[in-house]
Amino acid sequence: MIVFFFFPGGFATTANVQINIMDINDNIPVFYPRNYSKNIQDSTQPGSEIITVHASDDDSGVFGQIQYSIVAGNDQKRFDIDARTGKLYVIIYNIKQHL
Ligand SMILES: [Ca+2]
Repeated sequence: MIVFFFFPGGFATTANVQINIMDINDNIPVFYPRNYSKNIQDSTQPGSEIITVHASDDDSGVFGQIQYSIVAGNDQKRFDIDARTGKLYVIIYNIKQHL
């Protein structure tokens, strides 16, 4: 944009001002799909991948980076999730005994 500067005595000048709009963290991550469902055997081996969840964030840079974690329902530590990839794993052998 062009900005006008006026000085006492009738003098004036202009300056070109470039405005760079920086991205801010104004978008929340969104899971797609919103719900996942998977049946697994009670004999599923530890380390088996169950499912991969996916979320996206429209922000750029660090504000758009996704980190996954299990926030509830895993008190017995039966499952683990890869913070970067969203892969959900079984980590306890014979899940049925731990339910
Ligand atoms: Ca964001």
